[in-house]
Amino acid sequence: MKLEHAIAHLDEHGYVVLKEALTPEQANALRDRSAELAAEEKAGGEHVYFDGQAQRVWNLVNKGRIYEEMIQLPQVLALHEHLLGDDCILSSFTVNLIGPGAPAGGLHVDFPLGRYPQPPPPFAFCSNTIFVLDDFTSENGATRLVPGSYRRGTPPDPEKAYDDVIQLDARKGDIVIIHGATWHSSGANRTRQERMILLGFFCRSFMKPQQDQFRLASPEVVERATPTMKRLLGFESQSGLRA
Ligand SMILES: O=C(O)CCC(=O)C(=O)O
Repeated sequence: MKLEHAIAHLDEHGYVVLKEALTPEQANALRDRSAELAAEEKAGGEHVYFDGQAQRVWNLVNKGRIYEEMIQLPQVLALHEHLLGDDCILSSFTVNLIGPGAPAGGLHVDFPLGRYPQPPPPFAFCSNTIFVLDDFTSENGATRLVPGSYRRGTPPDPEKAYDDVIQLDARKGDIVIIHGATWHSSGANRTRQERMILLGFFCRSFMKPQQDQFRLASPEVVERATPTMKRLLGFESQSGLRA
């Protein structure tokens, strides 16, 4: 999809699906490495939720070179920069694994908008990237969202049922960009297979990221970081910390 068309869709609906944004090799490599990490960390009981039916793997920047490459994809960055400014930074980079039996998540807006004083600002504070690593179906926990909801100016009521919720139609290798104030959540997984995505979450450079990338990045990651990666890790948004 041409950048201008992607921007127009994102601005109108609060999300856009970039079809086949990953090559099959990239999607397979991301899925394999992410499954390996999830299995290793699950054995230690880490970051599971929904009674063990779902799991996060945090801080992917330190967990394989492929993640360093994939978080800098120019097509993806261009869309986040459109929403957040061309100095935007990485807020967190995680695996979200929705396992068999997991219920739907509650509709929400992304950190920190859920706790932000009302009314929200007229511009985006944060935005998310979904790297789709399993074909989405209506049964396997495909992400749900309310198109255009970022313009409503309030977070959703988690207790309420909304009739304009859709489930994303996306395939392994697609990438979805979501405005941070678009109401969304994971769907229920009624299958016997896991549904895996990565979430590459970005925020404005003046904000505190969800995870402190600047402090967490390993010396090896920092050593080989491109100028773009250094900016994403926060090297340009804080002064004098490593001077
Ligand atoms: O896993 C998903 O489909 C959505 C995850 C989500 O809503 C979030 O991390 O904010």
